[in-house]
Amino acid sequence: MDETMRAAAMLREARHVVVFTGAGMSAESGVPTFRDDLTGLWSRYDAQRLATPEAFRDDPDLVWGWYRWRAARVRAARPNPGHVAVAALETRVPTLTLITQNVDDLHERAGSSCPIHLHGSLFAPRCAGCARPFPAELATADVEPAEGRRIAPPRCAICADAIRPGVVWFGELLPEDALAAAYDAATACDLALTIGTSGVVYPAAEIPRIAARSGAPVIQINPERSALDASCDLNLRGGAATLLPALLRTAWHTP
Ligand code: BJW
Ligand code: ZN
Repeated sequence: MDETMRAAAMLREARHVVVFTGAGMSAESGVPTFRDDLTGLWSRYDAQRLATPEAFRDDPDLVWGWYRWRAARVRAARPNPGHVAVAALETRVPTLTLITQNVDDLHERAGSSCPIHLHGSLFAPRCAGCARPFPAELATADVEPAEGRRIAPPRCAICADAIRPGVVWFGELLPEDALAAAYDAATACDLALTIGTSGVVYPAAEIPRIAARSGAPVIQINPERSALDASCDLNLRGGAATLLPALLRTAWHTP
């Protein structure tokens, strides 16, 4: 039996599937990953200058402008057939928990019901001081974003502190409820799929490893080797937008 057939058989028999996604899930929608050699964001930008609380404190206009540009790119992107397949899988298996590290909204726009966002969202700005949510439409009302354009963040109407992106930066804690729900699902599931992640950023990278330690087989979809290879029972090498629809077609004999 080839690997796709084996993966399809595992999917068909599973009762609780955890789907864990990273930036590679959205790569074929035109949203850049972080660590791919030529196209990843960290090949062109310094994470320490953009994705830490210190970076925002030191140069809020640089950081806010960069996130506004990324949010505009995501808004112009469309879910790819991989996102659509993940949403369809939810209707095929008894229980599915979708856990994403992605800060885009492409899973939701493909029809997935309630992804757990471990690293926050590009579309949920909040006050850096009092943490009150800030209306996303007000956050985008001023300057047109463009690559490299600095934009001053709006100010909180209550405490006058700067509004920041609602994402999780290096050195920050992940949302407690989201992480607890993700750990619970990884412990309880009987099959995990890890899709398009390098598996190097913790604590998120624990999710497939917890599933493996709890006895669930883990299937990986990634065109390249990753830090998760050794924790996976099956490594399907290819892009999410091609392999996921093929996997569903094989599992449920749909056209
Ligand atoms: C395809 C494809 C296609 C391409 N189809 N696939 C334990 C050990 C060591 C360090 C730490 C540790 N615990 C904590 C840390 C520190 C740190 C960390 O992990 N650092 C490591 C990098 C060394 N973690 C943290 O700081 C976290 N906070 C925390 O732990 O708090 C407590 C604490 C604080 C301080 C000290 C100790 C504890 C917070 C992490 C926040 C991560 N934030 C970011 C940015 C979000 C905002 C933004 O978007 O700007 O999240 S970093 C970035 O990496 C982003 C991603 O969600 C995350 C993961 O990346 P991902 O998704 O895996 O993308 P890539 O690019 O790495 O991989 C893409 C993959 O896709 C590749 O494999 C491709 O091959 C593949 N691919 N095309 C399928 N078509
Ligand atoms: Zn405030």
